[in-house]
Amino acid sequence: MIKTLIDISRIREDFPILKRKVNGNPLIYFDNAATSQTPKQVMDSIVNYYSNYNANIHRGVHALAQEATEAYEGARNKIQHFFNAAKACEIIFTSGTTHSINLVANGFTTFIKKGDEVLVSAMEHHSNIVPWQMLCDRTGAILRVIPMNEEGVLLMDKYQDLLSDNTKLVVCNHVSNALGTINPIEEIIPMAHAVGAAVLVDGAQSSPHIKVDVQKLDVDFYTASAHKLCGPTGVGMLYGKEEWLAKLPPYQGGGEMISEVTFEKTTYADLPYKFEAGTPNICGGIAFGAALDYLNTIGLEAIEEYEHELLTYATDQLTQIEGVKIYGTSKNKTAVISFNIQGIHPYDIGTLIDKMGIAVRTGQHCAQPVMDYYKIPGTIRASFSFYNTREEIDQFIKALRKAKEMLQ
Ligand code: 7TS
Repeated sequence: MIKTLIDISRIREDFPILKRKVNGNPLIYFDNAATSQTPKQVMDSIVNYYSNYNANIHRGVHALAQEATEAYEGARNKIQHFFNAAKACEIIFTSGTTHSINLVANGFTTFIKKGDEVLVSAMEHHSNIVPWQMLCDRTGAILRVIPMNEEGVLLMDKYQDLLSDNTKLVVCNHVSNALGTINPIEEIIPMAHAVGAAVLVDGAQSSPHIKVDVQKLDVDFYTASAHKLCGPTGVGMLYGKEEWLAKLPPYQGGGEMISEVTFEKTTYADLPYKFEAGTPNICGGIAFGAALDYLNTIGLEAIEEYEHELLTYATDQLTQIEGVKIYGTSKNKTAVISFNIQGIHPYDIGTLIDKMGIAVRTGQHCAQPVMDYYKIPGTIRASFSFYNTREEIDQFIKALRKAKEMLQ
């Protein structure tokens, strides 16, 4: 039995989209790792912004500009507290995790030289691989891969062996989007620090499901995307320790990020504005704050516990279907199940169950090296959120059995 601290049927009322039908069937949304759905509290914050105080920020003396500035900076404070950063200036608004990682990778061009090494885990999303390859191309540094095993667990002894005085950076996701593995970042971080390397943790998949304390972790950089946290697309954040952000050069030049500009020389604004050139996604930032307020009313600990129950239930049910193989079987997982059914292409399953109203993702999940490791073209990925139910999982299992019968 799922015992839960949260009232799911009340929570589902907050998400209008969960009432819609797809192909004549009630929507069952199991593609939460791609993007989460949006509660009406967050939509209300967007309507409220455009209805009442739409204005550009940080530059107007008029009332609307001041209200918008206050709300935007208020959202920054909410993000700071959500991740327990020491200071608000350590939170940079970005367009999402991809932007956050590129910001750091570009800045590190200054600190990295030929022969230095960047360690990256074997289970990264492309957005935590390609920017580091580009950095290595620019600087002559070397990208090295921390390997994993069949279960989708990083080999910590191999990681230890890779660490050396040449290691300048270690980059790793907290949770793998393709496998659901929760990586032991509380061990990975101090091991990197012991050789003087900085650590960037991609928190795109962990921030919606696990309580994160950046100070306790002592992580140098941490990223998140609002759209995976019940917020809107096009906005996210980079946490960076003040000492790192202070020395990291800006990523983009323009308005808002300067202190003084002459044709001879420009001086940059203080943190966090040095990294926030141009008019930002003001409404998105405010809605990001509203999304965190919403998650706080439920509580990340309760979310984590409930989603774990869903994961256990779904895994049990799924393994009873003959021919199912699950990729990512670590003991420490979030509610992501990547799997295949023997002899059937994942795309065919995805297409058929969509006809039954069920949304899952199929393919490589922007993690081609993970698929290459298992020598498969892709997987079917079901990823759950706190608004999903055990009944939806039952429907999903029924749909899979039906699709399997039709395709075999
Ligand atoms: N890192 C991880 C671990 C991710 O899962 C994603 C998006 C990103 C980075 C990029 O985030 P963005 O907000 O900048 O796009 N992952 C997925 C996914 O699994 N399916 O669609 C997007």
